[in-house]
Amino acid sequence: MSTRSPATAAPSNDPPEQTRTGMSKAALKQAYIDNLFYIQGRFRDVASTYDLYMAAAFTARDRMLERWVESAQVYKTSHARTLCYLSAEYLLGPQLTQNLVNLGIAKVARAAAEELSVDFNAILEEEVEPGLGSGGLGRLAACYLDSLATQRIPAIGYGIRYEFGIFDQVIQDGWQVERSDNWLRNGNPWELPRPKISFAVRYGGHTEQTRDQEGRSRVRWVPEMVIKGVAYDTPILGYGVRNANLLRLWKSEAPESFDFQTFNVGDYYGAVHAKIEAETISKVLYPNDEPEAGKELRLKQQYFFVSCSMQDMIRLHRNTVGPLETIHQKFVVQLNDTHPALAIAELMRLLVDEQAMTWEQAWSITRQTFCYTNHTLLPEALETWSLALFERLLPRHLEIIYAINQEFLDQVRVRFLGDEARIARMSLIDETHGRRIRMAHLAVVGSRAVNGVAALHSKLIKTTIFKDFHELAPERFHTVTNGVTPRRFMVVSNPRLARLITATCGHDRWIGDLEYLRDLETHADDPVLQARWRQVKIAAKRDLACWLDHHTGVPIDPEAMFDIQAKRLHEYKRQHLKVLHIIRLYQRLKQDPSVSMVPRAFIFGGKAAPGYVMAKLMIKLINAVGEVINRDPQVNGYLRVAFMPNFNVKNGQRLYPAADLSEQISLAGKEASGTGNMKFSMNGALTIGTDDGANIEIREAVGAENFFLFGMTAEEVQRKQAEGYRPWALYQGDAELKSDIDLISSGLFSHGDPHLFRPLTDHLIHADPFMVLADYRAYLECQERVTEAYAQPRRWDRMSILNVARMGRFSSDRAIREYAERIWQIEPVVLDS
Ligand code: B1N
Repeated sequence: MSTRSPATAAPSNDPPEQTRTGMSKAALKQAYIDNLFYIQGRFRDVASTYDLYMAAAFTARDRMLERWVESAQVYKTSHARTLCYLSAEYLLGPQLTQNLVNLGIAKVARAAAEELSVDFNAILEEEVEPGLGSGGLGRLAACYLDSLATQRIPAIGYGIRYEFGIFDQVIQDGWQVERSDNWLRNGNPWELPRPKISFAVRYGGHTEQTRDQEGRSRVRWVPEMVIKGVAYDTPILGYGVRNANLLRLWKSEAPESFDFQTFNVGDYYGAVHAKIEAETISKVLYPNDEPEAGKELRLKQQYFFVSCSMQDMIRLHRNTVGPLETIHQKFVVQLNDTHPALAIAELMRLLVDEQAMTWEQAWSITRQTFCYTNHTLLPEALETWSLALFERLLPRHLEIIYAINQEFLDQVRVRFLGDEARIARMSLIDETHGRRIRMAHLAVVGSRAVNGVAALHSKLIKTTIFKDFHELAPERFHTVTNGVTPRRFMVVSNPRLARLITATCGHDRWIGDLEYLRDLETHADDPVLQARWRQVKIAAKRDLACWLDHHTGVPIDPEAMFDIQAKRLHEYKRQHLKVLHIIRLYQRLKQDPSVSMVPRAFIFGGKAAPGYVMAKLMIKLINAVGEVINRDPQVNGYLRVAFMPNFNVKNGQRLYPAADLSEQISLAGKEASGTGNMKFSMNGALTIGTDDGANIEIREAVGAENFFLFGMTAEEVQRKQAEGYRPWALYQGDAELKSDIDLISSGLFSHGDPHLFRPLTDHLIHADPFMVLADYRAYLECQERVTEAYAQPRRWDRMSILNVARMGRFSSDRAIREYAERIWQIEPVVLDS
């Protein structure tokens, strides 16, 4: 290709418009070349792999935009009821394959690229994922976007366009080291900046009482700082439908007028400073599990995106339907945890202060608009803001919250006369820990529906943190068990399995309706399917082993059982329980080298919050134990330990297909739902798990005989804690447990340093808040049952096939249908093709 104009791919018979957005191989080839030339100014022979990735991305995006514009038009003209999903996090993962799958051109797009001598796998490796989330909650939001479009529900996802997402994790000398995630450095082909869609967001200052023209009293907020939020839009396609929805993320900027004003009076440096301060707001994602102290910026972020989103919602309503009084008929707002709960106060402010609505009417509309999902019971994760900080940043919102609170508590007083203790418990203001605003209470009081994310979790919120609220209005409490999208977590990440399932069922309807996986059930004992099933698994294990060897230097035998725990590092998730199991097996082998064992590869993945010392020490412990085991020839034929660095969506997609055993071992009552449990099981891993979160429902679905359950129930946990839990006695009373912990304290895993892991071992022995010691014995026994089952390949294969066959319920499509019907009352909008 030496000419100075974009090459022509090949003569084609497609109509001319088809060469721009057509789906044929010839059209796609031409589109790659055109996008390389006209968007990036590159020729095929000088293009880097990244340029080729960008060309492929633009080629997909052109095709997505057609559906997107069509959807927007139909939604507008049909006045479709629309969901606004408010989430501080969206963990989208790589976009290219996902979008090609949803466009229905995954195969032909690959073939077209390969005819241009493009190595498609290499360009997929180039893709940088937007890590705009820290774990399950952010990934859930991304799964829901996929399913909203697939279920044809008109929806807008609102959030923050963080310039730096979740940090990249590297492992140095066994420790986690954080690197900033500069995901935008090479440009983001999936987003469309919308400079014209921008809103002012205010902070600080004070409020004043004024009167409007009719003489009614009004509040005027005189802010100290004004910034602006600019929309960046990403189209989100559905699978098997023409619907496309919108993810609208806000970037913070300094308003031009503001900085000119300052500039004109000569304060040039002041103006620059103000600009930097404005841009800081959407700069970086806060990982969860960070201590709350002093996170002023986090509160600024929450208000920032919520204010832009509510202003945008009002603007959209004005553009289409009109009278503001009907906005709750047009829109429903779903709060993804309390991080966007300020939207309740902000909508009140916009309606009352800016649109001159009466308080009563505004409150009635607001209360009918919002719904709230709770994702955690952990006390340290329940958001509260110090009143002083709140007042300094959002003085008007504090007044609004006071007013909401007063009205609400008056109602409580009427129902529960004289019960002042109840009033104090239910107040939006916590007076017991230095005055703080309870965001969860604001979310509950301002919403017409509240839901938990799994059956047990929903039961627990009604009996613990929201007990009083449940007594007041039980009809507002719901449950919707989480789900994950089979497009990304099966079709995209495990194409071999997807092909085998399709061949076995004789159709691919399961991709759009996961209940069709049931068609596999009748084949569960078929030796031919079982053999193929095993081949698919071993191929995925080989891929992962190769990746791990390359990235960690730990060689793993693909024939070993792949026993995987991949999730955020947290004491309640109990990665240290898994480590104690590994140490037990190690000691068993050392004491009796003739003992025969099913070879196992223990693979971990997950990030620790940068400020969570104990979680970081757990990473170090895993790597330290791995170091000793992996280089000991007496045991390393049976045991291997690897820590996958930088567990994110892309790397997760390498893990799920390769797992034989999925570790879901949180202390019962602590994991609200879990979604990794679903991803593993859908890919044919068997689960060893506690009676917690969605594990309970997965076990019910796949059958108790196909699930390895162990440990205390949530009730037993509560009882034990009430009785007074004494880990020391357990430590003293179980010789093996004691020797496993003592081996850590001995310094064997820390080059003779007995102090390194002391904080961890001491905490286990003396406090053990997540009751690792109480479940230790049951866990070991259950692992024995796992080993026994794994030693019978046909039995294991049958269990694995049945797990997949019965996972239909855990599709996010089902979850979204439940939300749409039971909570949102939104009907699908069908687009003609
Ligand atoms: O949300 C997931 C659940 O499957 C998990 O069980 C649950 O732990 C997770 C503060 C959170 N709960 N709370 C958070 C995220 C970010 C943050 O800044 C808290 N994440 C969960 C989906 O329901």
